[in-house]
Order: sequence, then structure tokens, then C-alpha cells
Amino acid sequence: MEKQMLKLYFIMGSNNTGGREPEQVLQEALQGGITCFQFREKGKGALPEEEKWKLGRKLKAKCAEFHVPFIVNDDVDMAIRLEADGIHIGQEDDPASKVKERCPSRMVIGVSVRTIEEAHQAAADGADYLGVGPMFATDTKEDAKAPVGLEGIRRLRAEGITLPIVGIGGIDVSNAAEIVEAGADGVSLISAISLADAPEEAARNLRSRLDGVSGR
Ligand code: TZP
Ligand code: MG
Repeated sequence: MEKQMLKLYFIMGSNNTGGREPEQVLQEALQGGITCFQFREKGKGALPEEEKWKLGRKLKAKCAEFHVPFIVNDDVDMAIRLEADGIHIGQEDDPASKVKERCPSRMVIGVSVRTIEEAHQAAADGADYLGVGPMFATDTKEDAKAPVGLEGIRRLRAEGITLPIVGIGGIDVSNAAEIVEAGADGVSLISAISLADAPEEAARNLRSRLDGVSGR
């Protein structure tokens, strides 16, 4: 996996756009320079299976136009059905080792972790990258745990975790650079783009901020 793809990792489902068309919001985010996209159809108002698949197909096609990887959250069957470029799983899901057995080998596997133990386990299970967070307080995820802060990333690096890392939770243009300076390879975020008045401009500002940071 190219860790550069994690630089500006946008996540969105149909219920994160404040009522706007998800395809339009994604189009703008792509124009603004996101480097990866995750389809996360989850929580209140999430679409049922078939609708989810239909929207997933459209969003995947948009990503393909821009040569940006299309990752599916949680739902391994959906990721396979959509021929996604990857799957992102959490601690409540099957371990990466098991998910890996079910998915085509070209698919990237991302795992959400909060602690050093979870990170070591995900690495041992064959994760390709780690999502670390929540970094800061967020209103987007209802069941979000306490933030780990920049120290959460620094600690993982100090403990010898070498996998690509993307920070998540409460990230926007004001704090994105610090995440990379702390040792992450990029930032993943929902509302800073999905609820922005101008998603393209929001993505572009984030991208130029991140292009100016020297990471690890
Ligand atoms: N996992 C940890 S925090 C979070 C997820 C999915 C929500 C991130 O949303 P936002 O709007 O970027 O804080
Ligand atoms: Mg999950």
C-alpha cells in the first residue's frame, strides 16, 4: 500500500452531508484533492442494503474517475460486492486476519485502534494501515470514546508501530498538520468536508496545509 494515499482521507455516508447529494459532495471533495475515500453508511438514517449498494456503485465510479482509492467501512460483503479497493474495520468487527481470508488479496485492510495493544494486534493480524482516534472531540460518531490526542500517535510510534497511520476524529484545517507532525501519515475526516459550506474549497485548503508539512 502507498502510504501517500492516506494524506487526505475523506469519509462519508449519505447521512453526513446535511441533506446534500452525497455524489455531489464527493465530486467536490475529489476536485479539492482528497487522496482516499471511505464509504461509511452507518448510524441514524443509514440506507438499507440495496440502496447502499446503489449509492456505493456511484461513489466508487466517481473515485475511479479521479484515480482515488474507494474503501468500504465495516461491511465485508459489501466491499467484495462493490469490488472496493479496501475495507476498514473496527474493534467490534472480525479480526483483520479473518477479513483478509475472505477478501481478494489486492484489497487494503485498515483497522481502527485506540491503544498500543490494539495496534500490535492489528499489525500481527495483517492490517495494512491503522486509523487512530478519536484524536479530538467529535460530534459525528455517537459512540466515540475519549480522545487520545496527539500523544496517542506519538506513543504508538515510540512503541515501534511502523504501519501507516491515519488520525481520525475532530480533525479540520486548524489541527490537521499537527497530526502528521506527531507521526501520522495523514488525516481522515468526515464533517470538515462533508458539512463544509464549500466542500471543494475545504478539501483544497486541507490538502495545501498537508502538502506543506514534512512528516516522518
Ligand atoms: N471514528 C472515530 S471518530 C469518527 C470515527 C468514524 C468520526 C469522525 O468524524 P469527524 O466529523 O471528522 O470528527
Ligand atoms: Mg466498525
